[in-house]
Amino acid sequence: MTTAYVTCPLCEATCGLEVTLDADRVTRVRGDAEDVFSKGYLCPKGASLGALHHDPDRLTKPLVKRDGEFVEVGWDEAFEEIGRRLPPLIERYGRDSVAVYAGNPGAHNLALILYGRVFYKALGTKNFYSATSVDQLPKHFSSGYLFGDPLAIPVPDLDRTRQLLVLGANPLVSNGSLMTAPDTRGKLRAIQRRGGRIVVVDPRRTRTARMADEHHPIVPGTDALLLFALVNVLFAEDRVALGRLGEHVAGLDEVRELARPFTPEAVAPHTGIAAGAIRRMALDLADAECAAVYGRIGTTTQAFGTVASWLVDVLNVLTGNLDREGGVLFPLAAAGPSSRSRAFTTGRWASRVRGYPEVLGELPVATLADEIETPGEGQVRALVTISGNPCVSTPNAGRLSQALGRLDFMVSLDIYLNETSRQADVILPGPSPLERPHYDLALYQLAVRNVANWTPATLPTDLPQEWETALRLTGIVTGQGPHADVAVLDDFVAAETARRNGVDVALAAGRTGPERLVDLMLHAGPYDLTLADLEAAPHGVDLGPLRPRIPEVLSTASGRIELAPPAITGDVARLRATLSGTPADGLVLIGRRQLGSNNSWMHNLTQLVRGTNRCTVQVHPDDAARLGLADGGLASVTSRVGKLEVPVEVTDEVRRGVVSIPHGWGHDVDGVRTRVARANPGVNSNLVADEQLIDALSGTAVLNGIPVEVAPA
Ligand SMILES: Nc1nc2c(c(=O)[nH]1)N[C@H]1C(S)=C(S)[C@@H](COP(=O)(O)OP(=O)(O)OC[C@H]3O[C@@H](n4cnc5c(=O)[nH]c(N)nc54)[C@H](O)[C@@H]3O)O[C@H]1N2
Ligand SMILES: Nc1nc2c(c(=O)[nH]1)N[C@H]1C(S)=C(S)[C@@H](COP(=O)(O)OP(=O)(O)OC[C@H]3O[C@@H](n4cnc5c(=O)[nH]c(N)nc54)[C@H](O)[C@@H]3O)O[C@H]1N2
Ligand code: SF4
Ligand SMILES: [Mo]
Repeated sequence: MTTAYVTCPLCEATCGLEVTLDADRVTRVRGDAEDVFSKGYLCPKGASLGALHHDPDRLTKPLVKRDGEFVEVGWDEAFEEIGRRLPPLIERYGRDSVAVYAGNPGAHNLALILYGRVFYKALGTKNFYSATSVDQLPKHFSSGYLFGDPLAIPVPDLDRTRQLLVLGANPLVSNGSLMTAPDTRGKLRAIQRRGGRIVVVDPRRTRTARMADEHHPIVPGTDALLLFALVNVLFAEDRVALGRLGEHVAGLDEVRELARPFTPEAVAPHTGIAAGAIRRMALDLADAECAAVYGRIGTTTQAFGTVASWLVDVLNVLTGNLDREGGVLFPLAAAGPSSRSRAFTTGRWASRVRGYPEVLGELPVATLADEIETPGEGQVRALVTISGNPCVSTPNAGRLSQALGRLDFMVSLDIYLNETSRQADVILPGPSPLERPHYDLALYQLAVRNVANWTPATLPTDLPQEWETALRLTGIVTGQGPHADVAVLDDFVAAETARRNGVDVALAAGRTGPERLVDLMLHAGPYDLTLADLEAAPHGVDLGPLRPRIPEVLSTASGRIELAPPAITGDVARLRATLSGTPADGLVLIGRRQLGSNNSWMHNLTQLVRGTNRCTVQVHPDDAARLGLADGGLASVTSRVGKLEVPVEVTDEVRRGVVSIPHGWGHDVDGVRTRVARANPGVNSNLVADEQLIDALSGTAVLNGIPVEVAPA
């Protein structure tokens, strides 16, 4: 028996796990009680890491489609196939004819974070898409303009705050997002134990809402109105108190003017929250010794996602809680990306068909099908998916699936043959989480405490590491063919990383791949740390609580927080216009996350799918009675773009007028090789998500608040 200590790469919480092995067989996974951050916490997904590793359906050989059937091939043959088919398309139709879609696990995968980018920069396509545009892109947009850096996202100081206002997040189930905080439940309980309060704004009475001191079941899609009303009250009641931020803030008067029409009385009929309650919510924030406002995916994947994301931080600024202990703070990661020098801007190019502006180098995935289907110069003819499952995870998934069938060529980097990768011509699998080193480069930038934890690979593997795969693809798209020297390309990447970070590449001599890059970034980082230090600390290194970082963290042209950036305030007129309309009264669909699920995958693990996951449509009892729906019966859910049949769960957990279906299901399609998932399929809620509904500024899909009709099936 051996024991390995690993950081779980399955969600944003970065829990430390203790993995027991009998030779190469995982016999037990527990929380690592000595982990400096998670202190023994784990969830059902982390406990399934061994099952994931041993899943017989997980791919371990490249697959190439020949006459419509996948056949296992050697690695050289797989890259030769790509080398034969991709470069001619680039030559004939240009680089933009090849699109990339990068999915969520890539943000939890060191090789893909560091080397995925090398590949798509080398590819040089404007058609770059990712799961970010069905997720947090509005937050990057707002941070980019507010603070000058789209990656400067303040996180709630959970360990010290006394008042936490949560909008559109369910961290007791999601385990936290844009807020890396293992054991959120414990941290929230601790807030209450020290006399603090938790307020949750969510159309559903979620687990988080149930433990809160106050829950406001808001009408989906109206958070921007609510937040503006909170701002309005702070000004009207003369409770704006910037504190030490005062000298660092520009645009305060504009915000005051913009907020004027959004009185609690004006927004109440739209949000479904009474004016008195709104006024009190604002005053509670102002009265608290310290407070944090936190908005997550319920607030970003909606029609005013960027305005709502911006207002969350406006509120933190107006109450003096931005960059204050117990408020929201900017983490200081040990190995962050080097600081930005260019001013943040968006719209450097636009999508060809619908004209959506580029944000953060990407275009909205909601328009990927348009780009594939619409003929003309710049039409997308090939696609590379990297750890993504857009045929399940993105809006109007049915249309996108059809569109993928029209591509001339498609490559998927994926560990399963699933709803998306089945459409590929070549599938390149990566090693399991236990077969690769890990360091949470992205998530330590969002952690509620500064920590660093390195995980070496636990088990050896015959599979190439995904950074090598990314470099071989880089070789192909840069004209070096399928057999480019990976070591030479890697030296080049390391030299470039050293140059950008202002350190000597020789500092990490003797290392290659992600190890070398992380070591260089640690050398360049703000703490006196090297990779060797982390290797000597299997339970992680604690770097202390978050500390104020303003003004050093700001990179706007003015050097201040731009509280009223025109790129965002330009959308306020559209929001104001909704005040004069009558509140919508039709049914709207929202999603919900489940403890044993991970977006569209991990459903091939028996212990997770047989758990508490139920793919039902939740309907309020009053709506069920009105519509003639019975608990356990079948309902049809119809939107502009599609129709589903799904079992009904009658529950007053959802507010009236709202129905909820979890996303990530719908595994009963032909050609997948996921036996357990296929036998427990559920329905794909994104078949009814309308790809025309987007946040106007960022192009992020509206996945919450989709107009639907529900009837007995
Ligand atoms: N309706 C609705 N839709 C949603 C959401 C919602 O709330 N409601 N949420 C959205 C959000 S927040 C997100 S992030 C997206 C996620 O959207 P995606 O990232 O497109 O989808 P995932 O389900 O995360 O799919 C991950 C894929 O990566 C593969 N994979 C897992 N590990 C690895 C690995 O190590 N290497 C490689 N190469 N592949 C791997 C899996 O097999 C799977 O195919 O979904 C979005 N879609
Ligand atoms: N178990 C599990 N954990 C996960 C994932 C998973 O699939 N399963 N996915 C991971 C990923 S990729 C992400 S991005 C995070 C997301 O992390 P969270 O944002 O915490 O995830 P959700 O549970 O979807 O919470 C969103 C909440 O918003 C509510 N909501 C819907 N519409 C509105 C609205 O208009 N206004 C307001 N105020 N609320 C609304 C929903 O009811 C829901 O409770 O979770 C991560 N963790
Ligand atoms: S909470 Fe997230 S990081 Fe922790 S064990 Fe579960 S999946 Fe892994
Ligand atoms: Mo996400």
